[in-house]
Amino acid sequence: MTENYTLHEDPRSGNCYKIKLTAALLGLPLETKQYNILKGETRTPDFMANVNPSGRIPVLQIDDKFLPESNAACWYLAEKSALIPDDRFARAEMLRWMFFEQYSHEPNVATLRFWMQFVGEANLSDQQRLQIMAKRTAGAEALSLMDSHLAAHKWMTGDAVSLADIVLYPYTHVADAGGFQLADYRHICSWIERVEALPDFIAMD
Ligand SMILES: N[C@@H](CCC(=O)N[C@@H](CS)C(=O)NCC(=O)O)C(=O)O
Repeated sequence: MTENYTLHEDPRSGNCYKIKLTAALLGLPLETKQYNILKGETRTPDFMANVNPSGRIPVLQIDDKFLPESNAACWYLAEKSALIPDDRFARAEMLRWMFFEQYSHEPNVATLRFWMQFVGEANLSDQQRLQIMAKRTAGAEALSLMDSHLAAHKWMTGDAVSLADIVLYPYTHVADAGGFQLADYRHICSWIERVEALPDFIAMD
């Protein structure tokens, strides 16, 4: 039986885009329902009761079931596809980079982009302002680690594109918006070109 997919999203979010990119690469139809996170539209009692109790997007709706967490949603869509390696070690390595994305990369690279491009530096709280330097250092460390890995590997895991690449691409390719200098990471720049050359690739809105 065919499932219907609806993505609850804010199109400015890379976490939402990674799910749209996964669906596009796999040729899966995906409806979208849009919210403005800057207006608190995911923090309403209705959204928190019926879509995601944590008040965040993305949420992948599969018929009448709701799945928050972008990487879980990518996994759901890609299960049994070529985006998840068959080899047991390669599959675990793919998860390694997906956890890295959520713990070491996204909280720094994505958060600085969100603060600088969408909130605006002048509107940051004192507490956020105090975190900028630490996030810049940690984000640069994450990008350096990716760059060293990509110096010796075409893709993040194994010898083919996998979800590890798909979940790392969205916030990496717009890292400059958060104050990083992507040109300093030449292996990442070549990898970005490889991701963008994939058949059925779609760009972020
Ligand atoms: N780990 C989550 C992060 C979700 C998240 O932080 N979502 C942000 C946008 S990217 C959000 O909804 N922010 C609005 C809010 O917290 O009110 C995932 O990967 O899906």
